[in-house]
Amino acid sequence: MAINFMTLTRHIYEGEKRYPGATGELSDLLHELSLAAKVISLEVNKAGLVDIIGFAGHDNIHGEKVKKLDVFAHETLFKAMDHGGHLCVMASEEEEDILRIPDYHSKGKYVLLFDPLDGSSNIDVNVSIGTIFSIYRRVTPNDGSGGTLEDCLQPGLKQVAAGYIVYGSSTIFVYTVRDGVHGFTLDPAFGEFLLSHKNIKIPEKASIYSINEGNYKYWHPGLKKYIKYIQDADNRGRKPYTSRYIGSMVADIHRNMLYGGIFIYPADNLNPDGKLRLMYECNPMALIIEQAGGRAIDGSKRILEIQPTNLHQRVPIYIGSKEAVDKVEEYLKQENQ
Ligand code: FDP
Repeated sequence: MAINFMTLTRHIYEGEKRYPGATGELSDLLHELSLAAKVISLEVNKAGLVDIIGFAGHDNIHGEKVKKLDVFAHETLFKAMDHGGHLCVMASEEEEDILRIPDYHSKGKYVLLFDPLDGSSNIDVNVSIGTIFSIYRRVTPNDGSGGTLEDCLQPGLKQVAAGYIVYGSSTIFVYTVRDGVHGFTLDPAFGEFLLSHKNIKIPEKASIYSINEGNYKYWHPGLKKYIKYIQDADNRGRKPYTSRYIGSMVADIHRNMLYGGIFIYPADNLNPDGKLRLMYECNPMALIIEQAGGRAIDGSKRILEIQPTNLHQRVPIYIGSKEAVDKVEEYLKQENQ
């Protein structure tokens, strides 16, 4: 059997050669992110053992405090990324304010936003969770100073790279530098991410829908009608869509991207702005899905065109196969007329 030597690191650095002016800084950032992903993956795989060696927040057998996994993931990412000299500022879903690069490290031209552990309500029950990241170029002068909130509050269209890591039956690292979407599976035997999903394209037609149907009574009438429509066998001989909802955005979207589907977290009477965060969840996933040939909207507008006003702002999201997003958009529009 031929051995696959296309590691994530090699893929990143070979990709860089296609851009003659590239300084290699973005490649270094992605490589550092992959190291953090390996550390988090290892810890996620040990999560169940916390019950045996000590609960989070309590002392473990060594008399040390056991950290909650989402706090661990946040700290790991920060520590893995603060010293490379390529970033001027970071922001994390776990922290209210921007994360400054410590004074003793040099500052660079990039900005990193991340959701360290998405789907955290699934941690304790062995269900897939993920990390999401997004990279921008700074907009303030690159003069050696730290970045500001202004550097973080850029529309998703300005992302130079985005990616996610799913910690599932295996760990997979998916990324884009706006040149297609590629997936790498972690080989635990020798600790490398190996190319497993080359140039991912989301099927144009969907067969799966993912939404929390427990919120049905709060939905917009257009959304209720759309869900009825996809549940009916339609007259062109297509089967009704299958419902699949993990409740872990990264895992739900990853599956839908491979099989064809739509993921929805709408605005409703309970959550008028939806639930998911624009900067940490929706923008990076929207760039990835668009790069894979799909669409992502907030109901009427393209997610990537939204001008953010707040680091933690929430937006409704309809994301996935093009045909399905076009259709739901049509239903929402009809009901608004
Ligand atoms: P969680 O609350 O478990 O962290 O943004 C967080 C998120 O998970 C997404 O990953 C997931 O898609 C969504 O919330 C699930 O929300 P509901 O429980 O309301 O369905």
